[in-house]
Amino acid sequence: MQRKNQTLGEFIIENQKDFPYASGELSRLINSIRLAAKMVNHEVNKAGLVDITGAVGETNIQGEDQQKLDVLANETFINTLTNREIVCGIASEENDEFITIKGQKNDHRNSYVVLMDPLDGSSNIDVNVSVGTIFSIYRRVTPAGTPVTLEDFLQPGNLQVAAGYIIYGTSTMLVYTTGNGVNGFTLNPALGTYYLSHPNMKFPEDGHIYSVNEGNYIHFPQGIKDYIKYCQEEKEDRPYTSRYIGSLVSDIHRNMIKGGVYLYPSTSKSPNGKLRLLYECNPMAFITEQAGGKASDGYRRILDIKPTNLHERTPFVCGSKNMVEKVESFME
Ligand code: P6P
Repeated sequence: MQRKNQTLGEFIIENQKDFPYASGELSRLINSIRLAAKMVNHEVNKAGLVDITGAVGETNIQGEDQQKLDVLANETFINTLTNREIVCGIASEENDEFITIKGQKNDHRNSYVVLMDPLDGSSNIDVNVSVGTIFSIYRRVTPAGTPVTLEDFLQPGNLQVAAGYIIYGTSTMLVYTTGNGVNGFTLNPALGTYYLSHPNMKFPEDGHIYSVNEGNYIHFPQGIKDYIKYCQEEKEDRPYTSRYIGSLVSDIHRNMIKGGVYLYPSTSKSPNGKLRLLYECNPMAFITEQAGGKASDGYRRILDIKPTNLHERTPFVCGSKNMVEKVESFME
């Protein structure tokens, strides 16, 4: 049940039945993400004012300079999730290994694992372009009371119980699904309250926006090159518009509202593309499908891919159903 301007807290309570296992743990988990997002939002919004955008001189497993905000966002989400007796393990783009979390009784009885990209697109921060947090939630598969293992994280995306993103843009929004559709909440920073601003979000089946880094064109597979040319030719409802922010959350959020397709294909330099399956593509694919869109690697449904390692990459085509299927038709 949705009421415009319902707060996120009211929405969670009134839709408790939507949460699997209705144990209240998942509700508390979403609430803790809500809190962490407010804290990160506060830092992101003043990034230009204090020296927290500079790199910390370290690099993460991706070999990328860790911006101070990356580190701060990572620590904020980890600390918030750790202190609430809900999560038994966390995997993050910023951490080489997963983190095991013990309950206060020094046991391992918590049921959920969280995988996240705490600040995706962070290279955009110092040029004042929007960035995002992406999260993916599973129930553990190993027995309660035992330490979490890699098996708990390497689950296919079709087993996610919840996924969402926070977009730190012209306004800050929390968009998430628990498998019953997608709802968007906008933060009122003056009150620190999120309000239901985008109930039951739906990906238009068609669109006229394609989002890809065309600087990689010469390295793309022939099918992707042919699709880009298809978008550009003067025929039927084309040419389409090219829009690419370089921030996954922002590009997909815009395309979900306006219709469009986002592509990060394999290239001759990166045969599996750039994006990470577990904490970028799976959560965005779950949200996209729940909104009536489609997400594949050009051939296979993203959510059906069985992961083999924590930071594995996959080519990614995500957005309006008919546009994704058109891309796939060029890949055959
Ligand atoms: P490129 C940001 O680093 C990111 O992971 C996504 O948010 C974004 O869509 C993509 O990489 C941009 O990559 O190679 O086009 O700069």
